[in-house]
Amino acid sequence: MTTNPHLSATTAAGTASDVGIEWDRGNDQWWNWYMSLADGPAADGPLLEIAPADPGPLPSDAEVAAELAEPYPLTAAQVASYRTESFVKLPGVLTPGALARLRARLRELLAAAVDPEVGFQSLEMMWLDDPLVASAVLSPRVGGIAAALLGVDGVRLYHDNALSKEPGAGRTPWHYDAHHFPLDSAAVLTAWIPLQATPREMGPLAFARGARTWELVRDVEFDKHGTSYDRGVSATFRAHAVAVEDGPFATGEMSFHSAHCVHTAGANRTTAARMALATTYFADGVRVVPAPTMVSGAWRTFVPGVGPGEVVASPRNPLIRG
Ligand SMILES: O=C(O)CCC(=O)C(=O)O
Repeated sequence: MTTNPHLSATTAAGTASDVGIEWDRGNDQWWNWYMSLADGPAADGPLLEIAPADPGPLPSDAEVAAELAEPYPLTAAQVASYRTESFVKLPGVLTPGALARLRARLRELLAAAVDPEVGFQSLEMMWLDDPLVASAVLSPRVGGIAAALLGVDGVRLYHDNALSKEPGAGRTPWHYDAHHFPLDSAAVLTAWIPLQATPREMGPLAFARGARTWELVRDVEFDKHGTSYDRGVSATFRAHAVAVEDGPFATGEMSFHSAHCVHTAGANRTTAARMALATTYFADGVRVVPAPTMVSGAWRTFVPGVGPGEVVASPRNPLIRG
């Protein structure tokens, strides 16, 4: 067995499926580790040339905030589809101008914080310091959709996440977030907001259909050193002919996936970064699981002062109403 180079001696110890210890590095290092668990093959060949879109004159931060203060007209069919499929893709949630403004801001924040050589760039908790990001992450528009999909009056924030898959970066491994987030509830979901039109070649988020599909892979043995878990999930889905939604996202389209939705994303085989703002929300009253694992990453940063078994309601987990 080869030890995964992204692990410390402590997290590398034990068997390959032994994840009982807590993560002991930063969350960016967690993502570097996690992305190394994606199965190949290594893609090659030329990248698809993507010309930067021209969104026209950009709105001001105040105009973006005003746009996001408006509720989104979610239909009963969309809510039903989320509950049956474990995810839903919603068209036209953001205007091209708001997307472009958010994309530019996340680019700046990543450039200031992340090694440019890293293929999958990530940054959390931007909303604490950046009012534009806060206006999106805490918005009645995005938070209101999250609450309606969960069937609750309001949701709390777990964290925000800038996720930039740079040109040529590889796949995101199959996973479901309930295996990651140390939140003891099914009432947890993530808004994945692509910050550009995202064709298949760029690696849009892709979802296994079905609210109970995760049960098929519950017993696939996790492998903290290599790619066998990702391969095991793919093989199980092939064996059960699980349907996967892996289509492109149009400009302004975004998805919401439940913590039990099994998802992946392809490699970015284009010349443009595949940028997304991912924000995770949960129903008020949810507790931390009794024993978080290293798969939960730097979870204490997101819920400071909240210990295992306790209700999550720290100042970093504000309540958002639609
Ligand atoms: O952006 C990606 O490739 C992965 C994101 C993801 O898994 C998530 O937001 O739950």
